[in-house]
Amino acid sequence: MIDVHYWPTPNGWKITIMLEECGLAYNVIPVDIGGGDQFKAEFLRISPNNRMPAIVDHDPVGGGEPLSLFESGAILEYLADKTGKFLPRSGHDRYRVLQWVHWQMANLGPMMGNANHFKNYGKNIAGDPKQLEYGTRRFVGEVDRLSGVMDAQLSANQFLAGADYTIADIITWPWAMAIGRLIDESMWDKFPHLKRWVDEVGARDAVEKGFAVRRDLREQKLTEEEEKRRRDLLFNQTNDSVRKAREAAAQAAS
Ligand SMILES: N[C@@H](CCC(=O)N[C@@H](CS)C(=O)NCC(=O)O)C(=O)O
Repeated sequence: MIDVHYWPTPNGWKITIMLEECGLAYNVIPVDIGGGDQFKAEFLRISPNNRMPAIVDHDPVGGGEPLSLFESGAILEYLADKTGKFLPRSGHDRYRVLQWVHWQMANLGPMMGNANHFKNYGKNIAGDPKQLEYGTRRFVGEVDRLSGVMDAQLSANQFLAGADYTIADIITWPWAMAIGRLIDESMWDKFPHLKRWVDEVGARDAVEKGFAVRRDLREQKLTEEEEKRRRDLLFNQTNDSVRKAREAAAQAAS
């Protein structure tokens, strides 16, 4: 059995989609990132970067102690190797897939996260809207550029890494499908090949199932004050945030 430490966000969906695609049994453990679960001592032991997703495989490849992993790219690579699915075991094709996996982790995810921050969340945080202009232009511009990179690749290939559906598609879809909502739905007109792929991947049974996992958790109704507390927790993190959480946990344990 695999425990998935999860919240329904693009990085969380990558893992539930992969588990559904592979037909692996899993147990969802919610990590309420607005409520501060990512700072709990037991979670930091699994995911020292205080971010979800993370997994614990109680029946790991090669046997032995349960294996815990954080970082969605590493988790997908592990699950692919465990099942022999969606990532060739060796050869050129393996690296063709992994280059797109790393591309998503280092480019599309962070740039979309920052674009969303400056364009949407920032409004409630920055006192002066002018402070948001440069960041919005820079990161929305990057998302536009990256959409063009995917569109060009998908104009010549059915899937991101070539002819086969792989972890490159699984890791990228949960972010790519939200680009229209982030920038403007009319942007799809500029990227028809990307749109074709988003629709095709989104129609897969396992993708629909993985995307629906614990959707109810997104539907919490929060008061203005709770919203503010969540924003403060998520968008004001420094080294102190983690240090204080570690100290509190050590004190509670002593
Ligand atoms: N590179 C990480 C990113 C994970 C990440 O940023 N997770 C967010 C939710 S999508 C999170 O846990 N945020 C909690 C926080 O900001 O404190 C991965 O791909 O696993």
